[in-house]
Amino acid sequence: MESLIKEIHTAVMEGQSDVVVEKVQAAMAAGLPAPTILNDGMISAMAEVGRLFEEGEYFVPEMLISARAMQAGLALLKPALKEADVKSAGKVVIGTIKGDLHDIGKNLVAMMLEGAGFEIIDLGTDVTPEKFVAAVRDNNAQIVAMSALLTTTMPSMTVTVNALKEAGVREQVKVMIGGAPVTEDYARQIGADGFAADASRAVVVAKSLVSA
Ligand code: B12
Repeated sequence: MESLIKEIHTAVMEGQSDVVVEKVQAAMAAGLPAPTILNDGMISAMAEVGRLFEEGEYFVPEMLISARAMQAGLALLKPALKEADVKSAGKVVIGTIKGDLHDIGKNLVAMMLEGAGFEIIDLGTDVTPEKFVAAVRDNNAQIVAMSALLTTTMPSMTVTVNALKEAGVREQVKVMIGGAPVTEDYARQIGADGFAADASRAVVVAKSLVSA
């Protein structure tokens, strides 16, 4: 039993999706509880990936394939996790800002947040302020996360923050922003609550925002 969890852990770290799928199926068939498979097999592996990334041992491609392998395993676990009633870390509405089509970083952040137990409402790319507002309302989200990769689309983040205020929902959500040209200073300037330079730090920031 324990060796299956270990094998899942290793396969997530190495980004071997097919092995993750096979081992997760085996673990479920062996009757291992879904939260154990998730926490000890997968989330712990992603935490390790995040650590290796921060230490410069792993780079974006490794992190991305690990995240994909984890997604493959998560898809299998999802129905069982609902039954096991695993408490969600919180709901995050995420999207790439209006006018911007870059989504690799946004997807990575979404995957890492999902791996950390957050529920993700992914609005995709080119997301208008109105769409962000509607999604926050409809889903009762705790966090809205915006990504921008172009200096020309960054101002849309300010427009979205203002739209949240105008809609009267600014107080109920934490706003978190990121993307290559985005900085901590910029986040402060536009009245966002959090910024992270990469996906592993995005998890740390999101956790601190929901517990604040
Ligand atoms: C791949 C790419 C594309 C692809 C995008 C494919 C896709 N599906 O995403 C394509 C080819 C479509 C593209 C198009 C364009 N691109 Co482009 N693109 C890039 C490139 C090379 C890599 C971006 C990337 O995916 N990086 C890898 C990911 C993992 O990193 P990341 O996005 O930064 O995300 C990380 C962090 O920023 C953070 N993060 C990201 N989002 C969020 C959100 C939150 C909430 C948090 C907390 C953190 C966070 O975590 C992520 C993971 O660690 C960059 C170069 C660069 N240096 O960024 C140029 C770049 C962004 N592109 C650029 C340009 C100019 C364009 C075009 C305008 C080109 C053109 N003339 O058509 C178009 C614009 C299209 C549009 N409307 O969006 C410029 C932008 C310049 C500027 N200052 O604005 C760049 C910087 C290239 C350059 N040096 O000139 N591009």
